[in-house]
Amino acid sequence: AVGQRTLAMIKPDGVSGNYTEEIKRLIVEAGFNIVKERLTQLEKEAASAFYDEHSSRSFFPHLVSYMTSGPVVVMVLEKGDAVSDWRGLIGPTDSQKAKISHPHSIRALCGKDSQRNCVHGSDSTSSAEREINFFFKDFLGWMLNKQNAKHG
Ligand code: YYY
Ligand code: MG
Repeated sequence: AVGQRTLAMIKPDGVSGNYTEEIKRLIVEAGFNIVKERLTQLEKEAASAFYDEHSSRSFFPHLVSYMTSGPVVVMVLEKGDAVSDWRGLIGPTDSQKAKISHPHSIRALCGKDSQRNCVHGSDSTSSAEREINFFFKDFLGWMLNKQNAKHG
């Protein structure tokens, strides 16, 4: 594999606002390879596990209901320095601040505030590994088990 991998997610507001194609175009223009991609819907248990590091924060319950409010697109991006380059392209957490300090960032383009900020990016190589496994290994198995349980 060439370069490093990171996890990118287009959050529910990005998907429902029809930003998926524009975001993917920006990703490719910035030199990333989209090596895996899937559209999925997070349930409460999965959203809580994904954001477990924030589980004691006051915003957590609201964050989980936002993240489960509609489909998301998860992607594995590959590039040299993919982790920090993707964090740079998405911009700061608070989309209102992003509009001022990083007007060309994706969060400035389609985020609303510090919660509905349109996209996610892994913050380190170790969280990238955890998050890629979460969506493309653990979560897949968990979803299939649930479906099998439902449909026999
Ligand atoms: O990594 P990043 O997404 O930029 O921010 P984090 O500080 O890790 O927070 C994760 C996630 O939590 C953020 O994207 C939205 C949500 N959140 C929130 O709902 N309210 C805040 N005041 C801060 C973060
Ligand atoms: Mg973070």
